[in-house]
Amino acid sequence: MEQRIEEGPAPRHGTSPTRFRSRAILGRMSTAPLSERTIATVGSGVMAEAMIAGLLRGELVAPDQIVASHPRPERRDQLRTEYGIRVVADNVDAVDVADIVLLGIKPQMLARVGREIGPRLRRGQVVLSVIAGATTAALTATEADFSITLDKDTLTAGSYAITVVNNGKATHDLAVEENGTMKATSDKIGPGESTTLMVDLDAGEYVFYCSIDGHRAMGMEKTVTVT
Ligand SMILES: [Cu+2]
Repeated sequence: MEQRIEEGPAPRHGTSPTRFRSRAILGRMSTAPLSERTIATVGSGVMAEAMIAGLLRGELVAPDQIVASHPRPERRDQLRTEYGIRVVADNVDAVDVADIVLLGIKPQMLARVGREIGPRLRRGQVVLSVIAGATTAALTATEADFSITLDKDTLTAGSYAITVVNNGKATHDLAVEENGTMKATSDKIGPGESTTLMVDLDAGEYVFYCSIDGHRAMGMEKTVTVT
């Protein structure tokens, strides 16, 4: 049996009469694929804003072709005022009117937002991920009384999600210091507990250590070179 998949343009929503279509057709034929599209940004943080600004600056789309969702009213006001785009509080409302969905959420939000918008995605919609830290590398720091062991010897610059595991009998934490400047400190964790520390590491020399009592001097210190 023959099955036909229709990939025609999705129905347009929220069309306003002030579209800049003529400019797109006259001046920028190459932008035609975007000229009829509505783009939703889900999780409209810094990454999404950079893309919104670029799309508008390049006249790839008109402001009313962009719908940004953000839970905070102040952020919505700011985006609307600055870019003249449409804003909504609810991710699903943004996805429902979009031909193209830009995901700009934090990695730890991906599962939740995926469950939320996943069922609402339609055939023909394009979903693009600009998830900040999608390249986040995983690193495990295993702590004991009194040592720190890392599961990688060499680190390259980038975002890290460090899983800190306490295999000792005392309470520990993990501090990350660069040239004497504290970059990040984890929660204090008891025996058998673990926590995650997010940190961006540029190339340089770092010291990973436990900041509790005299633990650093007792051996809970590790020099780390990031290239
Ligand atoms: Cu400690």
